[in-house]
Amino acid sequence: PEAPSARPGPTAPALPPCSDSPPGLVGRLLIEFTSPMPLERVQRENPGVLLGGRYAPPDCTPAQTVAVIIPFRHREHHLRYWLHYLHPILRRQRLRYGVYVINQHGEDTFNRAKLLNVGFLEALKEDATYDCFIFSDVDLVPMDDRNLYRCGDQPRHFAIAMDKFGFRLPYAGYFGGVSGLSKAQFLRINGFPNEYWGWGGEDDDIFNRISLTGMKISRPDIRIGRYRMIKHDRDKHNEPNPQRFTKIQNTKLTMKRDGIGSVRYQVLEVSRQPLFTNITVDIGRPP
Ligand code: UDH
Ligand code: NGS
Repeated sequence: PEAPSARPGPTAPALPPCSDSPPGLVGRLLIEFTSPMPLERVQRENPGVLLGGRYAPPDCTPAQTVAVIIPFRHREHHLRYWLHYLHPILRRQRLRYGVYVINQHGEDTFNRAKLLNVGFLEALKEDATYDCFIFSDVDLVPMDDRNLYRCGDQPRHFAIAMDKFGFRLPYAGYFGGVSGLSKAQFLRINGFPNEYWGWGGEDDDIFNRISLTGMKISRPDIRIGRYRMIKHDRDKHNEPNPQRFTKIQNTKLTMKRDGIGSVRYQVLEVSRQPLFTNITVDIGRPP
């Protein structure tokens, strides 16, 4: 008998390339976070999403494969809103994608950027074809589906007009919230810093890395890059990091030794849920 072939046979003709401007986008969206969102409802409403939160358009072949990486701990009810709003948007955007929730184990100080480095490596272990990485906070939902979650020839900043900042950039070098880098761009900056424990500054360090390697941030139109943030209190064990101001002065020196090349962690569990892949990881604690 003939060995099964991964190549599309006569019964599965190759799909045409997806259009640069996907048909069927709706533009401005109504986003609200009033009543809690049951996970069963989100699952019921997204039957096309495959186990682990994978999706590919049925009618065209996308140019990229996108890993969406979410840094996470104790935000289950935010995640349910995120999944509820984002899966339909990403589907309309005709993306081939997977959603990875990188869950920090234990109660030591939170480290957003290190979790994002872990997400990059672990997503690639799941699927070596990922070539675009979107890093999204769990509490940020785009208000316009024309804000396309894909990579370009420069690193992209998506969350440029957040409600909490009056729908403006808080400062010119702001790179927080939701950002995207191709695999090559990410490797070029040695990934993200692993040494920002607690709140603040890690996004500014990433901005510095991008500038120092001669790249420029690309952003959507201010009318399109609008976001709603789910209101929340400050988390426990993510206090503002008092070292952050001096650290962001030293990116040029630290980025060579601290980054994707030096990240140490231990994966405790990988669990494929219906709408996302959950990766629980021990990333250690501040020295
Ligand atoms: N995150 C978690 N769990 C935590 C801390 C952070 O999941 O305990 C993730 C989550 O994806 C979050 C992201 O890291 O969206 C960024 O952290 P953050 O939400 O703490 O940052 P933000 O700037 O809030 O949104 C800072 C505290 C603001 C308090 C305002 C009180 N009104
Ligand atoms: C800057 C922080 C960033 C942060 C941004 C927005 O001051 O990490 O504020 O914060 N940089 C430093 O602290 C060095 S926010 O208003 O969302 O809480 O992303």
